[in-house]
Amino acid sequence: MTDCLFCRMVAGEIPADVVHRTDRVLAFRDINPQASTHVLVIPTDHHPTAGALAEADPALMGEIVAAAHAVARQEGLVSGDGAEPGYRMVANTGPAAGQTVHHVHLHVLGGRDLGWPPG
Ligand code: D5M
Repeated sequence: MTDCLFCRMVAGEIPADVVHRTDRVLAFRDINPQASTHVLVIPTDHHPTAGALAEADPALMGEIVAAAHAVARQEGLVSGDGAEPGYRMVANTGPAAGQTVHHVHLHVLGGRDLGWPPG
């Protein structure tokens, strides 16, 4: 989709600070970081939300979750057994949740204590 910001980043038309890439997944640093690690993980194909992606292509949903975990490990947020210190994976869906880019993205947040409940 030519009017989609993240599709344009996949295409290389808009610069991205890429931390992980496969032919089906792209991960890059958020332009407005909310923690010392704040990475967005997206499928290279356009799907609007996490739920829509899971319905359309569950394997690809699994790939972006696995990529988010790999990024968290790369950033030192998870140890070999997947535990300490930890991170948060967020998929905002729709206006009430504050979704502003309508190309599914997992936020990977970590490097500070993350409050609960989120705002
Ligand atoms: O999150 C959308 C996120 O996308 C938000 O945290 C800012 C980020 N963003 C917007 N433009 C860019 C560029 N150009 N590079 C990196 N990150 C970007 P949402 O869950 O939709 O509110």
